[in-house]
Amino acid sequence: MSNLVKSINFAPEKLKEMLYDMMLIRSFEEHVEKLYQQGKIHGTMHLCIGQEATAVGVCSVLTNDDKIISTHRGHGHCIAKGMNVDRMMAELLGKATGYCKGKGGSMHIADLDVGSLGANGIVAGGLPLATGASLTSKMKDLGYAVVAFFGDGSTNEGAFHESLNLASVWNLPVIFFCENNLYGMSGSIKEMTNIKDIAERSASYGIPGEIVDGNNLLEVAKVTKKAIERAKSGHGPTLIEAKTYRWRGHSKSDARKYRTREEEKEWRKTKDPIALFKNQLMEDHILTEETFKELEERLEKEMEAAIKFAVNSPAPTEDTLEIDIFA
Ligand SMILES: Cc1ncc(C[n+]2csc(CCOP(=O)(O)OP(=O)(O)O)c2C)c(N)n1
Ligand SMILES: [Mg+2]
Repeated sequence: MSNLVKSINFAPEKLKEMLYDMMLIRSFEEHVEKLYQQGKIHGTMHLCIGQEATAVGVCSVLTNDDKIISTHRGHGHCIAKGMNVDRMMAELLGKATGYCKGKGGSMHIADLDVGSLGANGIVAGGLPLATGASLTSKMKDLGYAVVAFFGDGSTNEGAFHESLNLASVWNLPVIFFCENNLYGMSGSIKEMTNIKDIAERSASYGIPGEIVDGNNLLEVAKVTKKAIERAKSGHGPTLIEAKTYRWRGHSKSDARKYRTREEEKEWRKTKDPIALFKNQLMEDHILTEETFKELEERLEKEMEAAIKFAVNSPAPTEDTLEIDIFA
């Protein structure tokens, strides 16, 4: 058994479920991409295909009481935190059975029951919210930690710096988890930031900064576990920078002129988080071709049921137009 698998000490069943969760995220997004092309989903969406290991790795070490705050690229975070793909699909299709009764859509999905405090269309908007949620945990002695997911693009926003500073001086149980996928829309991180690693910024706030291979599921789990333990034992926040890559364009209208097809091919070929973890489990005799096939069959059924549920669900009725709206 590889040292990494040994050191994380997860049961084989849990490891297989983690692989399944990454497969579910990818399949969910491949399906919503198709539904979008068929005109069944409106607006836009941001796909996290290629980044599945960050969402699943982080959430694998959280309890149901721990919270996450997601981003505009949030489907993976929601699924990894335990949200159900039926109601997520319904939300994306604008149906009354969706998590936000069809009124939120891709960028505003939340489910407080599983500790998913919501996706957020405002770049860096989740960091102050996560800081606030962690302040609640501390003041009321509730024992939960909060993870704020955000992209590299968020780290040049004021809200990033204010949140890290406040969380540090107040010693809050929050983890700042940066998914550095090298681009914020068409802007390369190299043009936007004059330091090599975003994790370096932790030094300005007197907190630990960790760099992790964001496509290595168990490395992500390990580094997050350490940060969670630190947060829950009263030692305050950690900044984690996960190096990763989004396979698709920024949103649904992106010709990807700011990067090369070779670069994309290289990430797909050598750093596919699902293929890497599948191979790792095979090598460690935790997974066989047969059990993998079972996961694929289960996946197909789960996605088929989700689409059926969403397509057959009713749209919200006109009389609900002003309900659950705060402005
Ligand atoms: C405050 C704010 N500024 C600009 C935008 C437009 N915008 C949406 S996503 C995005 C890029 C975000 O990049 P990053 O944080 O790296 O996340 P990624 O899309 O790479 O996951 C921008 C500029 C926005 N939604 N909010
Ligand atoms: Mg980015």
